[in-house]
Amino acid sequence: MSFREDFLWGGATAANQYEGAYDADGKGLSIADVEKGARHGVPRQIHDQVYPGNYYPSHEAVDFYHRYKEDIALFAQMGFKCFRMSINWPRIFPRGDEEEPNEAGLAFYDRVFAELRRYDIEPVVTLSHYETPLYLVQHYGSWRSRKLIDFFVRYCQVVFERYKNQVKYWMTFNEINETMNQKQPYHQAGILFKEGEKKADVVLQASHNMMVASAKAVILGHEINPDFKIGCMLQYPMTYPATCCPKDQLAKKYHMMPDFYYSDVMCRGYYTNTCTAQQKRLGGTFTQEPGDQEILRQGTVDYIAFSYYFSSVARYAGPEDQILVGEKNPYLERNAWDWHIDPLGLRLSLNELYDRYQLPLFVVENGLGAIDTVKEDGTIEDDDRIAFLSAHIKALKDAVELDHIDVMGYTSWGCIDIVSVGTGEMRKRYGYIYVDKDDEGKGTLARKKKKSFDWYKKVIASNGEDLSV
Ligand code: BGP
Repeated sequence: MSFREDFLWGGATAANQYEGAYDADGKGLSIADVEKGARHGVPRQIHDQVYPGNYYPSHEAVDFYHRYKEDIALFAQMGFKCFRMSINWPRIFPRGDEEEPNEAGLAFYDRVFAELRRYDIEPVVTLSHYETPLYLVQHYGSWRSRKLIDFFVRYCQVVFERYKNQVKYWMTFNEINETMNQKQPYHQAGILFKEGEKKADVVLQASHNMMVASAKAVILGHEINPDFKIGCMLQYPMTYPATCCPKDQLAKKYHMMPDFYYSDVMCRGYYTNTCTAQQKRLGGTFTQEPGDQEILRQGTVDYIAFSYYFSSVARYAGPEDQILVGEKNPYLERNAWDWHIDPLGLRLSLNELYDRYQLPLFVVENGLGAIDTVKEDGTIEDDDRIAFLSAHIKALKDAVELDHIDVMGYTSWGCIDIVSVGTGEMRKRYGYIYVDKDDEGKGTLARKKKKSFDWYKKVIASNGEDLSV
């Protein structure tokens, strides 16, 4: 058993980090468009509007909006079978609550999908990847409000109908499980907590609203085109117990409960015991409406997409079931942003997910964020990236060949250098293609192949058999 013949090899991006053209052709502002750039360890500032004189990395990003033909031609040269991208929600509904979509926004994605099809590249589309319209955040409180369900479903209806013959693979919310894991679930849910509000209630309500919206989108998508494959998307938090003390194993379980909260509902169609236990641990309440349970039951996903970058260590630190996460794993190296490098963790993640849900898996993000140097002769020798990817794809191959796991595809993150979501930096690069732009926004935006470009081309051409570095 090796990778299937139709294995989806490719690369992944998100509109807010890649497209630029933040106000072109009628586009409204997204939550990403008011976020400033920062540095490792320094949080990004979030503004309430665009203030002149500030640098907002999403505004130009690396200008896929105007350079999509050049970029897609490069992806085709690498032999991509698929390309993961997101639709920028406020390009289609600039405020988010309109009745009618913005035709110019839809026309942009017509052009992109047509270009991908020219090269037989299958689009894999995320419906919401940190691009919630800012207007919905400011006028409705974002996913706190059930109204967002209708706005999101209307947006899905428009894009499903428009692209039903161009796009087969969809995902609803990027890394939805981060809604519960972040101090402020701004990227995932458009939420910054307000004074006096009970965070647990807000998180549970927003999560419920998003999962109902996702289930409705799945039901609707299958009505519009029964061939659609619609997945959920998680950040997989591979976790090891700090020691073989049973309490550390319990710490691992507790650490991962908030993540399974989402996949349990989206894959199984109901709030499982893990979910109700997690609600209790969190100490929050939320409201469901009649009919919600049926929607969740009917709108389960076709596959599980996930990102995998690193693993963590959990230690039990009672009393009261306290857990500590974040300590260093002495068996692993770390990257310049302090993320553990753990290829075997990817194989274990695939096993854990498949054992739990028995649904096809799609690794839609993985990669090494690193600082690349352009040598005097213009070459970029990103050997560390090649070593990282080779080891991770080998682990993926083992999961398929040795553990018999059903994996649909692999799209490495940031196949072309794009803006980092964590810091807004450009210097944290993941690409096979270098983009000339720095953290202040200066540069020609010219594209240049790195050494990894030909390496990945070889991997795809051999359907993952030749991983030599
Ligand atoms: C994931 C996001 C991506 C991406 C990636 C890398 O959480 O889905 O949008 O950016 O992480 O993170 P960063 O850009 O901070 O290196």
